[in-house]
Amino acid sequence: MRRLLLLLPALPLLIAAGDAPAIQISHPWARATPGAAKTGAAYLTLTDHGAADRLIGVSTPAAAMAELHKTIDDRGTMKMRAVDHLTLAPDHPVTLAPGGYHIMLMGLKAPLKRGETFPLTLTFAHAPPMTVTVPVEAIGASGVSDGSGMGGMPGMHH
Ligand SMILES: [Cu+2]
Repeated sequence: MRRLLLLLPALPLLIAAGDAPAIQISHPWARATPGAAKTGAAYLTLTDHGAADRLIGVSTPAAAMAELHKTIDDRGTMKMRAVDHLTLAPDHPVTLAPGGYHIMLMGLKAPLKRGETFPLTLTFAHAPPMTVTVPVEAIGASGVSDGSGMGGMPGMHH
């Protein structure tokens, strides 16, 4: 069985384009926090246009500590678990959203109020760190309203 491969995949020629960041961060957002809540969560979508990489750290001046978390369904109970990195495969967007991966903000220095913003810095295994501005959306905001998101979060911690 001999066949000529007539169509070669067109290779993108944009790779060499100077300082364009290989990792694109889109739609960062956080939920407003009620009252004196000390924890919050931020979400965003990561698209890696370069080589495979890993998100290995998150930090923000808005909170004493930020961690990468994943919400898991443990026999019907939603729990959160810290994950030490998130693998980024080329051109496979990874979306952090309520009910899944999220950036947990612990020890908030002030409540997150709708309409405000805060900076969030992401650290990667290979790409240079990137800081994005995260707008705070309404408490009820969610990409998916599954009721299993962060609603019960304070009690679920630890
Ligand atoms: Cu969490």
